[in-house]
Amino acid sequence: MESIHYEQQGNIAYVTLNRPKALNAFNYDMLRELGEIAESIRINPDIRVVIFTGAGDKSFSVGADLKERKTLTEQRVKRNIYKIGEVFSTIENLPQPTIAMLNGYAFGGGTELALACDFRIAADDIQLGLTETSLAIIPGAGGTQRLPRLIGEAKALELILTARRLKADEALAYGLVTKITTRDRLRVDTESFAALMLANGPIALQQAKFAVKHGMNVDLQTGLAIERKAYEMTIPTEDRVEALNAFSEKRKPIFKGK
Ligand code: CO8
Repeated sequence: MESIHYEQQGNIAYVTLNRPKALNAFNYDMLRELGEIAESIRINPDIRVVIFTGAGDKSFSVGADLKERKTLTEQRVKRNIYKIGEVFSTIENLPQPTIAMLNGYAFGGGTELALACDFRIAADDIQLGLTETSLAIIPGAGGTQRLPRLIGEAKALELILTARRLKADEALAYGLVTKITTRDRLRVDTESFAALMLANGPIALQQAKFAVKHGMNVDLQTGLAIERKAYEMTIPTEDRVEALNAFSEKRKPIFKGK
């Protein structure tokens, strides 16, 4: 893989968008590689948390590769939009918790990738935003749908229709990012946040995420039924028994994801 750098450390997968000269803009090959990596993460039982970030210190991703875009036929543009939508949906639906570690600019598709993740942790000197309407297009990688679900309709419409570029602290105030920290502490703070989840039952993490994600857009009774079924998946697990034993033995549980 060239456009994506992949690394696994312990139970964390690091997926780094790796076109720093193009500020990690998405061209078709990068999207294809990102999709393949997401598919492999989905079925890897050793991965319990996934962190997405950008190579270099300037950019997470500046979205669609506008240089490539200029050379594409309308049909190819459609292919790219279809591909990015498919890949970001695969990422959104990863069973493991996902964190966008925002190390620099995140514009257009870059912000949309962050929105497909469960959490966004940003260095306090970055900028982000859905800039597409300034380019006479619209957010086409989930932004018009995921942003209003995250921060509410009026605030999302404001950001999309003005194409405003937000500083990290403004993005925090809008609810667009989960947390901000200094650039020096970005990695360590992101890993500390990941560690809070890594301490918990891996199957429980996945089932809780499944229940929240699938319950969000259905009526309450259907959502509660989804929750019940997701809970039932945890009942026959070794980890549930281990947690009960550890509690009575006054020690920390050791979870195996089984
Ligand atoms: N695509 C390709 N190259 C880019 C992009 C981009 N999106 N953004 C910047 N670059 C390139 C520049 O052209 C430049 O290259 P070169 O040195 O060869 O001229 C290099 O990166 C550095 O950029 P700048 O010189 O402009 O650096 P600055 O620090 O002055 O500015 C900015 C950096 C602020 C990021 C500025 O370049 C900028 O505003 N870029 C545009 C960002 C943007 O609006 N992105 C949204 C794109 S639209 C989108 O993402 C739609 C997604 C939906 C579908 C996607 C399907 C694939």
